[in-house]
Amino acid sequence: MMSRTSVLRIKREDLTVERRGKEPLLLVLSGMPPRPGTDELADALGLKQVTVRIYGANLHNRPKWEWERYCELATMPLSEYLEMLRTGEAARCHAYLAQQPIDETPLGTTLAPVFEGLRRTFGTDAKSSMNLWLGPAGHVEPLHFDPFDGMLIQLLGRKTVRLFPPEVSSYLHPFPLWAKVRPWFSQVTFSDEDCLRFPDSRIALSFVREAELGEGEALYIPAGWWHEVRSFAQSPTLSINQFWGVRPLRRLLRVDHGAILYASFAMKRSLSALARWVRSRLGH
Ligand SMILES: O=C(O)CCC(=O)C(=O)O
Repeated sequence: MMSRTSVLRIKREDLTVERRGKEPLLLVLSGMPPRPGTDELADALGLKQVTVRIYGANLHNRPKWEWERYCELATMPLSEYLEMLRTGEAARCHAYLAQQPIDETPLGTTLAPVFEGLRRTFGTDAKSSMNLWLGPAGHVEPLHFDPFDGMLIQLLGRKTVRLFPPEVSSYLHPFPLWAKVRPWFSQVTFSDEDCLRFPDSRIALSFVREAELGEGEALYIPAGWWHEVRSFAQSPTLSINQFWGVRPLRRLLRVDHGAILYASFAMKRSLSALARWVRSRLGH
């Protein structure tokens, strides 16, 4: 039988630097600024144009290893995306407003001190803007890992997150380097079909950690930990994350598989750019 281990849930006041990097953590935040209601979202976000990930039928109707691209991108006014959420269109076509920078927005200004305090406790620095994740209940952000530590704060709705340690990367079958989908995404969803194609993916399931992230809670995801994020219960769900520097840097060595994949991908991109440059100089 599959073992289920929950991510440790502690109060924000009990967070200490010693916890950094070892394991994912669920933090119960206190004294959070008021969260925007769904009617206030447009004002709180203060964004005009946004880029939305449209996963379409890809997300559930085909095995992931057959995917030819990760998703389509569509740029639209925020008001149009909010309307898609309201009418259920976003849920139908799996449209997700992902990783939208919000530093310069009213919500960003409100949350900046919260992230700053958390970073100070962990003795690290920001490696990205604060980013918005907004979508319908039922949306699944596919299993992937990041090369930075991440803090994901939940503002509206709930999410369940399945996490796997970097050591089980090979059982999660990252997309190969030559695939169209990038190698920090897993080809596995643990469907019966997947388990026939990748029988050893079941081994990864015995290492899974699960977190249920509620409003006013934050999930710390150490670099290299694979995560799949499922929105549920209430639509829309709204979270804000930020990526952080990995301290101490040698911790990146644990991300073994991931670091190699990133490096190879960067090299592949550089070689293609070089080939394009050479072709352009040769006048082809
Ligand atoms: O909230 C989500 O849907 C995905 C968030 C994520 O991938 C992250 O925080 O690294």
